[in-house]
Amino acid sequence: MNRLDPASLGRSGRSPALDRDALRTGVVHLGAGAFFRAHTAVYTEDAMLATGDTSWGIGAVTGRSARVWEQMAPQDGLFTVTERGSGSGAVRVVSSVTGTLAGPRDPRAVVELIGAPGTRVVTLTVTEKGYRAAPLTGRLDVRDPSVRADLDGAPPLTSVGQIARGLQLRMLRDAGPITVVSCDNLSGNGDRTGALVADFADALPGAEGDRLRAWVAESVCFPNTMVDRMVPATTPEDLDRVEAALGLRDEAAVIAEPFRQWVIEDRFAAARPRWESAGALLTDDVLPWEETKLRILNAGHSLLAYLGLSLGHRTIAECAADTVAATAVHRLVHEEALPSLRLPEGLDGPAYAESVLARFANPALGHTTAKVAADGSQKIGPRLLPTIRAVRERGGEPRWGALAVAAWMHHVATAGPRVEDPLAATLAGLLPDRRRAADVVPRLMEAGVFPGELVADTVFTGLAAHWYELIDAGDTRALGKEITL
Ligand code: CS2
Repeated sequence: MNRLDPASLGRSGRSPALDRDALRTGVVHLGAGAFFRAHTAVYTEDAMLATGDTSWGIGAVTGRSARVWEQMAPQDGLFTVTERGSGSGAVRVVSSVTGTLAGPRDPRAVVELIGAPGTRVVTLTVTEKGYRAAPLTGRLDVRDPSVRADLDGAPPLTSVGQIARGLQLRMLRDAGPITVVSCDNLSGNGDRTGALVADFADALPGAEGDRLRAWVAESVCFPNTMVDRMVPATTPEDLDRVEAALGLRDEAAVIAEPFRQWVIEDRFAAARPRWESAGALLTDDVLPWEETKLRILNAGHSLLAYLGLSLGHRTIAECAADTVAATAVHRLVHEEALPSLRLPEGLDGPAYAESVLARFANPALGHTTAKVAADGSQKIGPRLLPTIRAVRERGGEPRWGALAVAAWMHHVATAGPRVEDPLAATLAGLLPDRRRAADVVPRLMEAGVFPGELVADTVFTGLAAHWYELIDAGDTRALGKEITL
C-alpha cells in the first residue's frame, strides 16, 4: 500500500486542501504529537482556508522520540484526522504542516527556525512535564541536567531552552517581535512560559541574560490559552482502519472526538493566523476558561482514570459507564469544582459540566485510562489542588478531591517503579514496604506535589487515607456505598 504524501494523494485524484506551493512557514510548533495534529494544526489550516492567507504554514518540531518524525517527515507533513463519536466525519487530510524537524537530532535547526524573520508565532504542546518546572513553585528547574546543558550553551533540547535560544537569535539578528503561545493544560500557561523563559535568561551569565530578558520583555508576548479536544493514542488497528478508508497508508494518523475548542488571550506581539475564522475565541480574559476546563474536564478525567484503573477499567468510556466511578466524578465536578470557580461570562456551569461528562462516555474514542493516568505528579497540581484548597477555605471537606488524590496514590503504590511519571524514581523511593494507607499516604504527601498547608491539613490527609483504605481493600460494594451515599 502506498504511503500518504502529496504525490500519492494526487495520483488518487485528490489534492491537499491548501495550495502547498503557496504555503510559507509562519508558525513553529514545538511538540508535534497527536494533540497538536488534531487541534492546533487543524485550526491553523482552517484559518488559512477561510482567509486565503497562506503565510501561516507550520514548521513542526518533534519531541524526544524520533517516532513522530518518522511518521510525518516521509509524508511531507501530511496526515489525517478521523473523528469518532456522534456526528463523526470522514477521514480528513490536513495540509498545514510545511516541514518536520526532529528536535533532538537537529537542535540548531530548531533555533534557526524560531529565529527566522518569517516566523511570527511559536505554539507549543509539550505536556505538563515538558516545561521542566518544579511542580510547587512553577520555577524552572535549573538543577535538571538537560536544562543545565541548555544554559551552558549546548544546542538546546528542552522546550524552554529552544524558545530562549530562538528568541536570542531573533534579538541578535533583529528579526522582529514574536508571540509564544502555550497550548498545554496548565493554568496561566502563557504567563508561566514567559516566567520560565525569564528564569532561563536569569540563569545565563551576566550581561547575556540581562540583554535577553530586556529584549523579551519588549518584543515577545506570551498569551494564555485554553485548549480542548480529547485525542487518544493512535493504535495499530486505527492505522489499518484509516488505510482502508483513505486507500493510502498514513503512519501519522490521529483519532479525535468531534468536539474541539480553543480560547486564546488576544495579546500578540506581531501578526498571527486569524484563528477566530476557524472557530477559536479570542478574548482578553482567558483565566476563567482555563480554570473551568482544568477543574472540570481534566480533574474529572484524572479521577475517572485513577479510580477506573483500580476498578479494572481499560478505557475512560468504561469508567463513565460504571455507576461508582461516574457518580464520583459527577460529585467532584458539581459539589466541589463548580462552586470553586469564577465561570467565564455567559457560560452555564452545570450544563458545561454535563456536556463534559457526556464526552467522557463517548464509546467510539477508546481513550485509555493508562494514558490519562500518566504523569500524575505534574497533573494533580493544576487540576485538583485549587478545588481542594477552595473547599478547605470555605471550611468544607474536600471529599471528592481527596478521593482523586487517594486514587492517584493507590495507582502509584500499585505500579511502583513502573509508574509512568517523570518523578517515577522519587515516588518509588518514597513508597514504604507496607502498602497500607497509614504508611503510603503520609509518604506520598512528601512528593513535592502538595503544598505545606495541605500536607499539614489533617482533614484533607485524613480523607485521603480513608479513601485509600477503601480502594486498597478492593471491596467495590463498600466503596460504591460511600460514593453513592
Ligand atoms: C487528559 C487530557 O491525558 C490527560 O491528562 O486529561 O489530555 C485531555 O484529554 C485534554 O486536555 C482534553 O482537552
